[in-house]
Amino acid sequence: MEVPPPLGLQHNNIDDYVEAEPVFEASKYGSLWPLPQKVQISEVSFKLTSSSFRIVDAKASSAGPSCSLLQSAYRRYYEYMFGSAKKQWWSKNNRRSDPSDLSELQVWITSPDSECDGYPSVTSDESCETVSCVYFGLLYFFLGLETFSQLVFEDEYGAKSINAAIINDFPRFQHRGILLDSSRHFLPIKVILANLETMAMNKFNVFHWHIVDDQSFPYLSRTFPQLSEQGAYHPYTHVYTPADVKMVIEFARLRGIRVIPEFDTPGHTQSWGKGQKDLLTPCYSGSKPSGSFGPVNPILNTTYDFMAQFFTEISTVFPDGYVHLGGDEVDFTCWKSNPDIQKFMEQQHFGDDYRKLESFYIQKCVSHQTSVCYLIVEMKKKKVSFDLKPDTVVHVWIGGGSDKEMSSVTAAGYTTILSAPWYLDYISYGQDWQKYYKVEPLNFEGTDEQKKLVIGGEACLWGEYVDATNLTPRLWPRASAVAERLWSAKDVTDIGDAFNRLSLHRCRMVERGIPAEPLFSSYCPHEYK
Ligand code: CP6
Repeated sequence: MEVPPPLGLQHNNIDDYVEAEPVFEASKYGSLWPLPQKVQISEVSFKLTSSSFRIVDAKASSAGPSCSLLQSAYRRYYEYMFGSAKKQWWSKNNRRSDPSDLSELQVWITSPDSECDGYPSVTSDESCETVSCVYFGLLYFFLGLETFSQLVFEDEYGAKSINAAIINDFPRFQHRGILLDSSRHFLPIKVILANLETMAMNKFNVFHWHIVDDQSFPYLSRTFPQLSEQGAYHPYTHVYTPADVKMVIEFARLRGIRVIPEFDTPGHTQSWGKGQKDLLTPCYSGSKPSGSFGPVNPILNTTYDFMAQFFTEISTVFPDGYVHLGGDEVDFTCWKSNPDIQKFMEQQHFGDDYRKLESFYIQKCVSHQTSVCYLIVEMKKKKVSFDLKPDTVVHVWIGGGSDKEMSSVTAAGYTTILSAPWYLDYISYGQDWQKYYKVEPLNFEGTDEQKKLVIGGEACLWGEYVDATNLTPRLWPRASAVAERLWSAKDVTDIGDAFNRLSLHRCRMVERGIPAEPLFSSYCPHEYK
């Protein structure tokens, strides 16, 4: 990370601090973001009039008016495209369309109607190579509608226009996620929904909900309500009720986004200890308990009974096939201080290696998981020391050299997602989106087989310094840089072109009501109005 020199005498110009700023000019790709795989835009343009333009089901489409998923998306995108001109829709002098008007966007879905009620899943993003083609249509539909809306622009008279274009699109990586942390600060549902909405504009498809941590336990569990009664910042106002969770999942579903909840253990669990007696390890000071507690206690059967019950509930509340089990930053000092744990270490012949105890815990937890409930485990500065199920996804979260990490995890044969270079809670002066943009996820040493195991990545916004007041502008458009890296072709690396498109994409987010921060000195087209 570059630290700017202090504002001193020899630097009077703030622009001196910013390396080679691209100058804004129009990209031939307009404001498309993330850039589709194949784009051909012609010179022929059409007008879109809010009074006559309609998004309709094509005659041959398999999904019709009963598909609420589609209908709600039509309305959403109609409003995005004509939001400022909505009044016209009601005006008496509805003008007839003239020959250069584009009157209809026909949506032709080729997959079964039943998908309208389904959830997006891991395979739904795949291109049509396998038999699981059924999900192809609906998922791509959202993305296609987003792309269509991004092609709409205002001509010099303020009329909405679109150029004839052929777009062929699919994502480079299937897992494109955002991590939000609702433990360090409670995030009101409204903020979470606004973020899901913005994720859809950027073609992200996984919401990784780091819902609880040391600081608070806002998840209201039906089985163990005392966890949030004791562990939330406030037992009524700062909790996610079953209805809240349902709403988040449904809002995400309507935008093709999966919700993967994370319940981080055995570390980062201080808040769990308030409502669940004997779950955490008592730390010792000399021969006496010190009164403080460490990670989850791995030597008690009651721990595993609790975890089995708890995760059974989680797998019924969250429909996704995956749950994230965290597993990061386990502090061994408390375990080391506890005489019962020391005795257990001897019995198990673990010696002094507390990582073996950690593996023991993780393995026991994993073996309780039913087959629909896979897990994602973090790698730190160590080898994968666990014998994980082969369908486990390993999340490379943090670590000195993440390239090395990626090499060793994929060499061990695990499916992998990358986050280490995308910690968006870190902020610094200047255009750090460029740093996130320049990351190449497959730039590690390994065979082609290994590279195929990388299914995507996640931008993480840890919550220590983030709450409802600053979450959205801190995340957007910086996360948009990650979005394009995970979506677009590998050779989409022109930073000047990216700057031009992203500037407009950011303006569009602002116009759609999302307070995304600016990239640099600039203005937005809509500010003229
Ligand atoms: N919370 C949890 C965190 C972090 C991690 N896990 C974290 C650690 C270091 C940095 C940023 C975030 N806040 N549960 C580590 C993955 Cl720099």
